[in-house]
Amino acid sequence: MGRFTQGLLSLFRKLRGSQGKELRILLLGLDNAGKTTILKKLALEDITQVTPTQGFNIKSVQSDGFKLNVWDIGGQKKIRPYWRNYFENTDVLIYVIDSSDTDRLEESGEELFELINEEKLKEVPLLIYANKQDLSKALKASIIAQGLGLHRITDRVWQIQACCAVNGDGIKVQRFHLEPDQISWENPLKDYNPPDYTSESLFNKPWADKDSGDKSFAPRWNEKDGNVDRRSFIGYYQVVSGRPLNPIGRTGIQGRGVLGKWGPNHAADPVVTRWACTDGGDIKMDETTRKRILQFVAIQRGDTGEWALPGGMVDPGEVVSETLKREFMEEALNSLMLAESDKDDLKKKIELLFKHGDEVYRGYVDDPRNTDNSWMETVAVNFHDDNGDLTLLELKAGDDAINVRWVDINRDLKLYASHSSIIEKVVKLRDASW
Ligand SMILES: Nc1nc2c(ncn2[C@@H]2O[C@H](COP(=O)(O)OP(=O)(O)OP(=O)(O)O)[C@@H](O)[C@H]2O)c(=O)[nH]1
Ligand SMILES: [Mg+2]
Repeated sequence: MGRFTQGLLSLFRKLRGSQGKELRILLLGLDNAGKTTILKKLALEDITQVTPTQGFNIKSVQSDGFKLNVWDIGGQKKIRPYWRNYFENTDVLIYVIDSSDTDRLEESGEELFELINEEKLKEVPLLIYANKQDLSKALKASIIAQGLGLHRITDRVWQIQACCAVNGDGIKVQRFHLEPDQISWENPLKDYNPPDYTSESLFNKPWADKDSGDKSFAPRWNEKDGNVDRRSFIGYYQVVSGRPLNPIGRTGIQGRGVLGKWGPNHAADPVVTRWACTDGGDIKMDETTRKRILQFVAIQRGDTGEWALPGGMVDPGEVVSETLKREFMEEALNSLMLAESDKDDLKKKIELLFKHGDEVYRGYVDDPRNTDNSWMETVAVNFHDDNGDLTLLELKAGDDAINVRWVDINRDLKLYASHSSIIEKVVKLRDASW
């Protein structure tokens, strides 16, 4: 699946109305997890001389238009009882885990759930850093999320983010702050000097582009470049100094960020729907709107606990209609874990359902990963199961998903990123309740 968001940034986006505000951030976690190293990295300080924290450190750093007052408290067992002295007025809780310290993962989880149950930290948004990803025995963030049972956290916004405090991956990206009227490239912005960031996790990955300065990298922009489709749905994009320019405008960060391709990165989102039924088998009507209630197949993401469409990136050379089927099968039907014979059977059924789809969206996606030089685009297609064939299919979460189910659609539904607007288009198309 590989939809990946940059921790702090995407969490801030959810703190609506707090733009330009001062935030009090509490940094907790077991001793040796890497809290102080993260704090220093955020403050762009030298990290070679970090020693165990006996009391606390506090630093103010600017990030994405926020002034962050970060409190880093020592994590040694004898200091933990003092954590509670710092709970008051916390806006964001950051909990750091040493992903390589498997022996103490359980202890770390226990401390985390104790914090969550604290009255003074009620509903405080939570960012969990799965730190030390550079070490070979580090567990992946999704494995840690499952191991700790993070999906049980339902009373707040939360997110787990893989990171490495030593090289700054997953942490250090501080976007150049932009006012709405500064986004368009057409409005000159004299002092625009955003950080140039390309995640080290992209280096030498077969699915990722080479660096823009690499001499062996000679892409054909705005064209089908071998297996890679470098055309944008928006139209022709400009290329400046060897880098495509985001057609929507400035994002406050240059480079590729965590996206694999320079320019457009293509995804596909299948919206599989049916009508909600009563126990008696009649189609359910909404009492207020007097319209039929639509349901769609939603997966719960392992990294944020949010419900989302079971979509993903288009593989090189893959046609979108195949991506739609493959992602649906991998994430909502757990096809990766099926025996070959069962897989063929499933494929036939899916082939049938996916034969007729209605495209509801094709274009740019407002995604937290977008940069000035790389951005997400998607094709969303609605496959409507009018005669209930799909009731026979057994939904089972797979790949990065931790849950899958039919979800009733209504306007209050909170979904990942831009998925709500795609769902709304399907509702209009089917004339369903909203
Ligand atoms: N390899 C690796 N080492 C890290 C990383 N982050 C931190 N460390 C190291 O882990 C050790 C502990 O880091 P600290 O930042 O002092 O940990 P802390 O959570 O502040 O610990 P306390 O202050 O005792 O609560 C240091 O030796 C760091 O250099 C990382 O991402 N990768
Ligand atoms: Mg420390």
